[in-house]
Order: sequence, then structure tokens, then C-alpha cells
Amino acid sequence: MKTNPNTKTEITFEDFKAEVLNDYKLAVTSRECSFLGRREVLTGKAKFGIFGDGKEIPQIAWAKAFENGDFRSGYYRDQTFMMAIGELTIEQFFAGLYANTDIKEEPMSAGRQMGGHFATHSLDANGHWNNLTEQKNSSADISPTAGQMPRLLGLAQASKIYREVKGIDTTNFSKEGNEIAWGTIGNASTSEGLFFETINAAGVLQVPMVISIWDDNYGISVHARHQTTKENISEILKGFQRNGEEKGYEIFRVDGWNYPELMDTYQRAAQISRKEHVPVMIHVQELTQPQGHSTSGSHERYKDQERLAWEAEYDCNVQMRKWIIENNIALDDELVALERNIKKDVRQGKKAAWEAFINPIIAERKEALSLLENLAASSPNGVFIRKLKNDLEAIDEPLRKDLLSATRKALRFVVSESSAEKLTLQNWITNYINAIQPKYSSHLHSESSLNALNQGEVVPTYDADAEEVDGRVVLRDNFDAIFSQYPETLIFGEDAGYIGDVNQGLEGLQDKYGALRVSDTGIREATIIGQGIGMAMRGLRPIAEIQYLDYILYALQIMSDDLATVQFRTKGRQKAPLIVRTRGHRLEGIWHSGSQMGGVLNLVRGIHVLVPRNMTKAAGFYNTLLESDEPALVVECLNGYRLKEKLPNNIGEFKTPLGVVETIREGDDITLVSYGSTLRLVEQAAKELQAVGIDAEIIDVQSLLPFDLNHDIVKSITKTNRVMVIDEDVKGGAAAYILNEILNTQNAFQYLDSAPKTLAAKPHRPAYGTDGDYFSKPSVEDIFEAVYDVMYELSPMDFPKLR
Ligand SMILES: Cc1ncc(C[n+]2csc(CCOP(=O)(O)OP(=O)(O)O)c2C)c(N)n1
Ligand SMILES: [Mg+2]
Repeated sequence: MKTNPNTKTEITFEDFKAEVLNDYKLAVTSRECSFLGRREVLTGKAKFGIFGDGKEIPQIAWAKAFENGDFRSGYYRDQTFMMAIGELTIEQFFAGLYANTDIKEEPMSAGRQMGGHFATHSLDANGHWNNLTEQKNSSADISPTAGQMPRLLGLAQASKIYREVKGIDTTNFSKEGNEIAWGTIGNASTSEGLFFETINAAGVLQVPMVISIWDDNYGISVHARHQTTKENISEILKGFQRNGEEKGYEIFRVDGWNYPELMDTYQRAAQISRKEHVPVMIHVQELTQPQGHSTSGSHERYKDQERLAWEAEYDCNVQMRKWIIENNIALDDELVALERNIKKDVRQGKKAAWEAFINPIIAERKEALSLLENLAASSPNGVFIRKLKNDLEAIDEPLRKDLLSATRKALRFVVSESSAEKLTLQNWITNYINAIQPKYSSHLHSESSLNALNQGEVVPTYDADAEEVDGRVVLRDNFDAIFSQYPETLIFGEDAGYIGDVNQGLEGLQDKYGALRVSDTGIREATIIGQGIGMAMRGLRPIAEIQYLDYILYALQIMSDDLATVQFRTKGRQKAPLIVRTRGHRLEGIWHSGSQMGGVLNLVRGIHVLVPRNMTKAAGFYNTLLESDEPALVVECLNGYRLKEKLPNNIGEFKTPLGVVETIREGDDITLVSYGSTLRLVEQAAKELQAVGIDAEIIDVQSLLPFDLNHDIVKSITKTNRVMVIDEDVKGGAAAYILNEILNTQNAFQYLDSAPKTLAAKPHRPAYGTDGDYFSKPSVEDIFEAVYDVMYELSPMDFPKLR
């Protein structure tokens, strides 16, 4: 079941009829899926449903213009499109609704996403690229509305890069940049900042992006009058229309129930965008929601009778049916027969999907029931265990939770018994959890051979008379080596192009590598990240620069919701190995503090977070990351660009490993753990502590996510028996994260002779100026005194109270 692409110019009436009826069949099939899908939720077989009813016909028109190599970045209404491009069957639609964890049954996300979140597979089971030019592609959806927009920009920009930058191996990714990135968004979600930011950026960049706005006048219950000025998004965006002199958009407006006009509009849009690399907006108006927004409520609550009557009449499927009959393409009888068959097909598909979902669980339950029966028979508490067994057996539609809940509870009844049956059940539970847990937890990171942790270490090497240079020179020379070694790399950000970034880490590189590879962007952090995600999904190696760590908050939502979850939400079938470069630490002032690391750490699990203490370490991280297939955030030390570092002679080759700490000072009395620029204060404090007889060991964390994989910190604590984490973030931020790793993951509590400590900043943002910093973040004196206090508690005679 697929729509035919419009390739022929002259067709016979019979061909035409067959194509129209095939399209109608698709529309009705999709609608029937929506109807039955809703019923599955209302009867409890599925948890939640959000469907594409009322938006079928424009999606069929779109699918006809969508070619191999093209990409979609859309939202939960696009089921008909996915069916029309042949990437969603009836069975798969229902498998998504039931959350089937088998990726063969549920290829969108292996049950990780709620139904209506679509994806295709860019990678094979080993994490290797498929040839994306030979398939139709959909980047994996996310639920935050408009969150699909930033990525759309990058997907479109990739075509521009592939067309205009020479020397990249395009085999798997592009045919001369002829691919369109197609976006969809609901009318109400165009109120989001991400929508406007993306629209503007795509107009500036002139990329082949076609954005469809599905306009049904509502966002759940909220009418367009509360959403959009003049209640009309294409009206207010008219200023983006290109003209003879100025570049901009081509903007179309079309009614969503008008099949022939939709066909024409999508063909024209594709032609303009594909050929000329011009962004196009298609405002598809007069759409409906036959079943309301989702399964969470009914639209009769907020639509009046007049609106409901209009929706019934202008339902796009109803209108297409009317058009077929009025134009003598088919008779009513023919359509009735076709509709009857579709109902049957969908019912059958649904049944097959349910069986595929439930049968493996029923088989697993059978095992559990038999083990419970055996245990009951062998235990004096048999009646209680048998009750658990009977309750489990009585569940009509058992879930894995039910199996584990019953079997784990059963163990409590035999806690002081020992029997072969008990042992068998214990082993079964452990093995079952080990087998099932990955279905829900795998692929937070890449599981391919290119995982960043597989990349090893290459130490920087130096000539005997190695030059001492500003740190930024090490970085610049390393980026130079990267750009010449990897033609698919590019870097972009505010001031990253012409002047070579605000700290000159890219000095001269735009001249050398061109303005497409080393480029300036507008001030728009979320879409800078989106550019990176989209381009990385299409095989390029983007480095997105966020000028300062403080402004990453604008991009954090998209890093958290989109970038961090790409591998996880596709179970490893898509990736976006984007490197995010930024600078921070120990700055001054409320919005230049560079220290909100705790917030970042908690929101970006799935992205590596690296905090190199100098530019050689930073350069080594970039070299490691470019050999891996994973996303990462690298925070350079803003106050380190002018500090002197020796220039390595293996620039572009040395690699800093992830998840490995470094002991930068050895000592016996206490282990001080820190990272980034704060280390320089810790080092100074350690020198001063030495003068009073306290011998501190200092460990540079370097890599916050992943964290100290070799557990070197606890090894240090077995020697010093004391630990303090020093951080410029607020209390409970990164310091709490680090201490939790040391105490809970590394079990260091057993070696401690003093209470573990954190020394963090004040809870407010740092005040401005040198004194503002001194009174906001840990100072050398604060560190000295905090460590001294630990030693005072240990031995007041040796370390009398300071104050
Ligand atoms: C950022 C964000 N805010 C709120 C929601 C909850 N929500 C889900 S769909 C929706 C309405 C979207 O309306 P529209 O964009 O017009 O799309 P439609 O469902 O009408 O096709 C809302 C508010 C969300 N998913 N994401
Ligand atoms: Mg809407």
C-alpha cells in the first residue's frame, strides 16, 4: 500500500482512475486505523492514541512529491504520509499503539515512543549507514511541538552542503544536493519561538526545505484566535515571500480537502525547492479533526454545532469521495465495496499486531506460572504463592510488569526456605530482567564499534624545543588539521566565520576552507543546534558553536529532547554525532558565569559532557569525537585561550579519552576533585596547604559524562581517606553529581575517615567584578580553609582553628 510518485506526464483514464482509487484507498485505510486505534485505547489495550484523521489527503499529495533521499521532520499527524511512502503498514501502526518492543514489528521506535511518532532506519543493526539516497527517510519525531523545526533546518542545509562543497564522499547521503527536507507542523505550534527562529534561518540560508502547516484551526481546545495574529499564519508571514530582487520563501495556500489542487501545489513546491534550493511554505487550510485532538478527550466540549457540521462536510476524505463521484471516476457502489474491504483489512492487521505483541508475553507468563506452581508445591507458604499464581493467570492481557511483580513477590514467601524450586525461580527472575531490561534501556549511547569509548588514547608529543603558544593556537592548529583531514566537517556559530570565533580559535580558517564550512550564523542558539542535528543525521560531521555556556540554555531544550534521545528513541537506527563546542567556567556576572553545569548534566543524558582544563585536552577531545559516532558537548575554559601551552608535534592526531580522570597532583592527606578553570584555584590552594603541612591530591575529572570509568577516584581515596569536591556551580549541582558518583557508584564511603564534602558557589548567580566573583564562587582562601577545617577536625592539635 503506497502511493505512486507522479512521474508520468501522459496517462490513460484507466491509469488515472487506478491511481486515484489507490489514493482514496490509502486515505480510507489510514482513517480506519485511526478509528480502530481510538477504540483500542478506550478498551484499554493501548494507553494513549493521537492520530492523523482529518489530514489524509494533503499527506498523499505530499508523498507523491517525496523522492528517495528526501527527509521528513514532522509530528504526530503524519501517519497517512508514512503509509503512502511505504514505511508504515497497518500492523506496524497498531504495533506502535501497543508499544511492541520488537523493532521488526514496531520499526518506528521499538515501543519506546507512543504511537504517532514516526521514523525510518538510517542505520543497520550494527549502526552502519544505509544508503539514504535509495530510501525515503523520516527523522525520528519528538513530542514537544515545534521541536521538529530546528532539526528540519539542518536536514535541508545538508543538501546545500553536499551540492556546493567539493570533496565529500556523498555516496550514502546525496545526489548533488537534490534532496528536500520536508517539515510538518500544526497551526497552533507555529506560535512557538522555534518555528519563527527556523523560518527566519531557512530564509537566510536558502535551503531546500518545504514546510507544510496542517491548519485545523485548533491546538487541542484553543482556537486560532488565541494562537495566531490575524488567525492566519501565511498571512502574517507574507513578508518572507521572495520577489525579483530579494531572496526569501515561496508561499502557497491551499485547502486541505481539495485533492487536485493539493497534487498541483506539492508538485510545484517540490520543483522550486529541489532545483533552486529555495525554502517553501505550504499553508494547508481547512483541515479537520474527525475524532478530536487525541484519545484524552472529546472535541464536542469546545467546538460548536456549526463547526462540527462544517468539519463533517469538509472532512478531506468525504470531499475526495465526492470529487471522485462528481468527476465520474468511480461509482458509489465501487467505493462502498472498497471501503468494506478496507475495514476488513484493518481489522485483520490490528488482530495480527495484537497477537504479535501479546503472544511472546503469554509464553513468558507460561514459564512464570509453572515456576510459581512448582514453588507453591514445595513451600509451606504454598497457598500464598498459589494465590499470586492464580491472580497472574487470571489477567486477560498480561504485561511483563505483571509477571515480574508476581514472581518477585513470591520470593518473599520463601525468604527463609531453601529449595531447588526457589533457586530456579531466583535465576529465572534475574535472567528475565537481564533479557528484558535492554528492550527499554539500550542505546542511550551508540552500541556500534564507533562508540566514543572505543577510540583509545593518543598522547600529545612534543619536540624538545616545543614552542609555548597561547592555548587558542593549539586549538586553531588542531581545527585546521581536522578540516583538512575530514572534508565532511564544518563549524558554524555566532562570530565563528569571518573573525574566526570570539577567541580566535578558528582564525584564518574561513579563508582556507570557505564560508560554507566555517560560517557565521544569526543569534539563534536552538537552531544552531538544529542545524547540527539535521546535518549529522545526513552523514556530515558538524561542530555547532554556542558562543558562551550561559546561552546554551536557549538550546538546552533541543539538546535534551532531540539530540540526547536520537539513538535511544530509534533503538540505534538513527544517529546524530554532533559536536557542540562552547566556552565557560569562572566568568563574571549573572549571565557570564559559565557555571550552570548541574542543569546541563541532568538534562542531556545521552550526550557526552566534557570539561577539558586546557586547549590541548580540548583539541584531543575533538579528535576522539570525530572518530566516534556520538554527540558531545565540549566546554572550553574561557579564561584559558591566552594561557601558554606547549605546541604538540602531533596536532590532529592526539586523542583525549572519554571517562578517564587525571591526577594532576599527588598527595596523601585528602583527595580534591574538580574540573575546568576551578582547577587552577585548587592547585594554588594545594600549594598553600602544602606550606602548612597538608598534602592534597588533585584529580581533574575532565569528563563529567561519562564519569571516571576506571574508578580512579576511589583508588585515591583508599590512600587519602578523605575527599572534597570543589565546583563553581551551585550546591546540589555538578558537585552533588560528582559526589554521588564517588559514593554510590564507586562505593567510596567505606574508605572515608572524614565526612565527604562539597565546596560549591553561593545559591545566587555570581555578582559582577572581581569582588563579585570572590563573594560568589569558591576562592583560593575558601578552598584552603575548607580543607584546613577537615584536617582540624581530624587533629586540632596539629591544625589549630584558623578563625
Ligand atoms: C512544547 C509543547 N507544549 C505543549 C504540548 C502539548 N500539546 C500536544 S499537541 C498540542 C496542540 C498542538 O496543536 P497544533 O499544533 O495545531 O497541532 P494539531 O494537534 O492541531 O494537529 C499541545 C498543546 C506539547 N506536546 N509540546
Ligand atoms: Mg491544529
